[in-house]
Amino acid sequence: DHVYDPAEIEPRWQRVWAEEHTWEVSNDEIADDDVYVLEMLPYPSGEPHIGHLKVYSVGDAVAHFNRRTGRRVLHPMGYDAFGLPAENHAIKTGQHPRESTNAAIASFQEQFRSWGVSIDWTREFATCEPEYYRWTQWIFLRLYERGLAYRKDAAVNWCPKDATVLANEQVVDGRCERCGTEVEVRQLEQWFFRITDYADRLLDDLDIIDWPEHVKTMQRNWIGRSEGAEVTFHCEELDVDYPVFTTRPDTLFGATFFVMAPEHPDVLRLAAGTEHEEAVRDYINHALTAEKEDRGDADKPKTGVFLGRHVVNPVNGEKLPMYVADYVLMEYGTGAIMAVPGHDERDFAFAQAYNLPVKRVIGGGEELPYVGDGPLVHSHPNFDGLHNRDALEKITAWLDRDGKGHQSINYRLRDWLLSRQRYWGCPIPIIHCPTCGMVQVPDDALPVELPDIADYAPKGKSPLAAAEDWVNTECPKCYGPAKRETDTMDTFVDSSWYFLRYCDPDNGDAPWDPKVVNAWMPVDQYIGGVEHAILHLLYARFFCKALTDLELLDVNEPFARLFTQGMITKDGAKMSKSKGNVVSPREIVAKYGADTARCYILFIGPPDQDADWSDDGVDGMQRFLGRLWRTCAEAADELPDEPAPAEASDDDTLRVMRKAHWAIDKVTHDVAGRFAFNTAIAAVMELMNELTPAKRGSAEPGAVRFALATAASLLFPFAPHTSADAYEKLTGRRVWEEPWPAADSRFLEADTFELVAQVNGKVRDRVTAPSGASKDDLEALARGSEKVQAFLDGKDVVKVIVVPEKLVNIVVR
Ligand code: ANZ
Ligand code: ZN
Repeated sequence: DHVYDPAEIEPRWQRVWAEEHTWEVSNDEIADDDVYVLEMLPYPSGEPHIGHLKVYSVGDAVAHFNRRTGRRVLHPMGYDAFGLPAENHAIKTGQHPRESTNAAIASFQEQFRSWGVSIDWTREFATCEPEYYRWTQWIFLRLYERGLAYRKDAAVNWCPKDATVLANEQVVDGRCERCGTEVEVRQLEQWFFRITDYADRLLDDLDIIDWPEHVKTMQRNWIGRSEGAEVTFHCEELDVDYPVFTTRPDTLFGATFFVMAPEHPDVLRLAAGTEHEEAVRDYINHALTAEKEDRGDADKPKTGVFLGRHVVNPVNGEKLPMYVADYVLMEYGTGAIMAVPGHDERDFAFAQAYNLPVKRVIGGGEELPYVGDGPLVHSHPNFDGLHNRDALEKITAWLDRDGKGHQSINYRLRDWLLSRQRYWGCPIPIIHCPTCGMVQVPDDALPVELPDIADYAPKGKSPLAAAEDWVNTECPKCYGPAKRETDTMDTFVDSSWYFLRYCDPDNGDAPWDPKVVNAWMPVDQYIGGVEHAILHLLYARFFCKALTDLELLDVNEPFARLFTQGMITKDGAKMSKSKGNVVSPREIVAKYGADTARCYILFIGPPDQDADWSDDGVDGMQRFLGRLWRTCAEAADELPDEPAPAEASDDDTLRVMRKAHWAIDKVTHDVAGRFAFNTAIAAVMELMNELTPAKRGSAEPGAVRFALATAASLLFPFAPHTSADAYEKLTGRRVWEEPWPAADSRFLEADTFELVAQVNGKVRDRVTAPSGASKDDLEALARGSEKVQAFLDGKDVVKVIVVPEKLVNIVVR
């Protein structure tokens, strides 16, 4: 009697894989078609959540499929182990962050192993280990030497609750991304990476990587490249030039006022001595402390104050009144704008509110503001009548000749602020010497280890400042007394190169051997959450480009293909402790087994979409795996061990063979590059439905055994333990050592459907087509029909619509 018992099956196979080092790969002779499959490294806190189970279910399926198709697969694991949660926990409990982090890592390790994920554990590390962060510091110094890491006084986003500086990316709607507290602005000396030097390359190279389009769009918007002109306006009263950045120099003749950001350093100076000084001061104070949220929003009511001064429009000498208004942002362009209310929505709203003139300089539309294109009007005899896009270039050239402006490109991207006034991070390897200034810690003195301290609470400066024995040191240059830098690095620095270290994790002489890294990299398939679409993915790309420029490696883009997985929700809502709707992977795996949990997660929908967890669904998946395993075990006991027939001599055998090959074909197409694991698993279910004793009838035992072994084999990437067990029972062999099954076309041919061929929506023919044929093949079949050709004759095909497994509609004119 056969009872499906995952609690017995799963640990047994996990032991085999561990003892035989099955998933380990060496760095000897890395071949061109070897594959690097990587899930974004987990942040170890508490224990793994359902999102982790999903990402590793997806990644493991990809890894297994690639191995079975003959590639060696690098599939490593590590931990992004520095960061705020462990430190906040330390502040509350006094427990060293290292201890809580190590406890979380132990729990992650235990669970990842219980899931049977095919990891090469010999390459494992945590980014908080000195053996790792030694090289994070080393990389920092290489960037520092090149001027790509630098220090400057900066207005920084400051979270009063976490008492730390935040990168722009960590401020969401004016609030701290982590704790939701409203962010303040402070002036502090900070460390930056010069990522803006790479803005164009980061933008251009998006075209050469195979990433989801929405992620590329997010990166493009984040980099925010705008082409336009910088135009200089002169303030006669103070004899100062104020450049503005505009994307629309064609509208220069329509400028009717001028606006500066409240943070602009000249605003108070301009108003000083005028009757408006008091009002300006009030406005600035108000603007600087008010909510930053949506300041630039088109719909927000516009406020501002007259500065009592004027600038001269360089194209026509008109005097424009100067205002301070918070819809102009200091961080963008020059922090000042020429306002063209006739053709810009926000300027128009401001003009309405303050009774300023609105002038049309572009024809088109009925009413103002008109933001579209058209001929120039009321501008200048040289330009009136020109299309505004042409005028734009001519006006810019004219300004340039007269030294009043020039073409300019502006980016939204800012340099990456990497310093943190926190304890649990990688120390910045710089020494401040009163004589020599900033001095690098010599490479042979790395790592600068984090000292143990008693009080982790931040006080506006790094808690490390209190570790006097550590802070006070000797200058490596003049040997005089000096002090260590006490800021630590943003944890995004740690995760910007970990995938390189996996290639060569034990290297004690260098962060990596370039030969090894260049052979494994780029990551062929990267998998993770879309929440990292900007920060992590942009930073890692920047690191690789900079390190490639430094000739430390040759990896222009780190992640050749990216897959972003959707969230698993419960009752339609995001899982959270406060809602009490959290599904714990530990409990699910204990109750159903890892294979059921993994298969269910892959089955509930396309993995890039959000999907709702259902307890009934998990039950159903366990019943399916149990049925598959039992049917295989029974067949192994009861059916004579015969090979699969080369030809089917009866209907039952033919049906069984056809279904098996259909499933091979379907699963292969669904898995290879498509991530359609849900339909792949459904195909195995469909195959199993044909293999019940009642359905398979009098099919030859060899055919039944073959079809069952095929089902187990196809399910292996999703349910490795159950599949390995069932497959071994039937064949005596190890499924992961078997090549991926190949569909035999002789058993596929019969699987056809009637393709409807239409021209301009009218049915003109019906053609027999093989199931699963590609869109191109279907189109070719339809075009091949003589009846269809008769309707295409002499006409232009403007569009071809292909509905797979159904129809082709050729649209002609
Ligand atoms: C005149 C003008 C006329 C503009 C017009 C637009 C339309 P993007 O495309 O996002 O780069 N601008 C420039 N600096 C700004 C700042 N610091 N704060 C707020 N707005 C600023 O936007 C560029 C446009 O945004 C610029 O072109 C400028 O307004 C405004 F019919 O100049 B424009
Ligand atoms: Zn010195």
